[in-house]
Amino acid sequence: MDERATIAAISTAPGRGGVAVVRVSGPDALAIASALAGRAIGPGRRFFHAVLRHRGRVLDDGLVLVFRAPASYTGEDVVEFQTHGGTMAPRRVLDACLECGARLARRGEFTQRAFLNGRIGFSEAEAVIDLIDAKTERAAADAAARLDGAENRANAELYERALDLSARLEHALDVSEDELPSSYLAETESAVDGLLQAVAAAARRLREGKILREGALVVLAGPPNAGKSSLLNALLGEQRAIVSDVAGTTRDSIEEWLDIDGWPVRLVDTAGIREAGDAIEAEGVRRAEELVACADVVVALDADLPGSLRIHSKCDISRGEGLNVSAKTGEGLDALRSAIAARLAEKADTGGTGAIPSKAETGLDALLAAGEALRLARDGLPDVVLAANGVRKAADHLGRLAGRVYSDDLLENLFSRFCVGK
Ligand SMILES: Nc1nc2c(ncn2[C@@H]2O[C@H](COP(=O)(O)OP(=O)(O)OP(=O)(O)O)[C@@H](O)[C@H]2O)c(=O)[nH]1
Ligand SMILES: [Mg+2]
Repeated sequence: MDERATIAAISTAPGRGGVAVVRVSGPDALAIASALAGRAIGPGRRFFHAVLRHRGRVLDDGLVLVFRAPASYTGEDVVEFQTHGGTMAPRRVLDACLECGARLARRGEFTQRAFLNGRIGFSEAEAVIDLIDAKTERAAADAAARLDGAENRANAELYERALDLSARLEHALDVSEDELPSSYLAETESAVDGLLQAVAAAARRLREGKILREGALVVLAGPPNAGKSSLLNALLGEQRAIVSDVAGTTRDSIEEWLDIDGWPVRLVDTAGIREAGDAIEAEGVRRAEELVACADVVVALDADLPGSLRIHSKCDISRGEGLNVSAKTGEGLDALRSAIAARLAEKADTGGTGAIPSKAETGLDALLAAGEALRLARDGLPDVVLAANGVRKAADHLGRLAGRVYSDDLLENLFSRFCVGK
């Protein structure tokens, strides 16, 4: 798409406010600014106050900020008009920019240009979205910390390592076996392994960050009357859910946030899973099953659910299989908290399903795909052809991650998550 066009958009959120920003980026940005401000913009100009006019009409008066290429957000000439706030002032200035030849920017297009011009890497672009989307202080702090480019430098280093390794293997393909030093295979294997470890560690940091940002879904499941609602109340330390000895008390799912050893957890109490008596209960059971399917951790109370954390409830009455817990006396609650935290740490370590998407949608996907390719390379040794293929693939994924190699799919995916004007 017209990558050389000059683009413009209102960068501030709509609504009442003191100031709004209209951002223009591209080769005509300075010309548009001087047309609206009614004066030429000298080389030294960084910002000035001006009455903005178009076709003889006063649009607004405001501040004009000039950022010359390449020292701007996008890497192109950028002008930002600080207009009065509200809806109409920025709208009038934007319309004038469009009439002067700019095109309306697509979602995330300013940041996309910053990425394409090498101003920011993939991780920073993701961090920008995360910062815009952040809903808690902790999430904002996590995103902001990733803006400084450290993650991107680390990704670039992984990419360089993969390229070196790839070159090493391609060389081996070109020469005959006895031209290689006797230590060649052992060294190659340890290099592949080292890179695999580094990729796994990077993936773990990302996953951990994701759980910290989004919280982990922990679901209490099991048959009616097993004591799920009582356990939710005990973990929360308050009488949040209704408890009774009638089987089928909980019909809707009930959720609360809580902190389990530093992990933000969305704890959900569900309807007891059984053949339901009526349509409402059946819907509750369907929702419970859905929650179980997408949970990070399922706590199964006296039930066999694959992959779950099995506990035996009401251990003040009887002992049973799994971790023995009593909501009544509090026995086993600390052990349960630790077990949930351990599961989450393990999840950050190894990931969930391990399913590898066909195209890299996020930085984590790219790392997982690179890890998978490196594993194939390592298992392929001593076959150098297999190893070379695996490492080449890994280098490709890491190149995407580092922003050195990119595809249209990836750009589309990443930048469509932005808002217009960013
Ligand atoms: N002695 C004892 N009784 C418990 C304990 N936990 C729950 N109960 C009792 O077991 C009954 C069922 O508890 P609930 O927490 O409502 O069970 P539930 O799994 O939420 O049941 P549904 O919502 O119907 O699926 C209530 O009478 C509780 O008082 C426990 O740790 N010890
Ligand atoms: Mg209940």
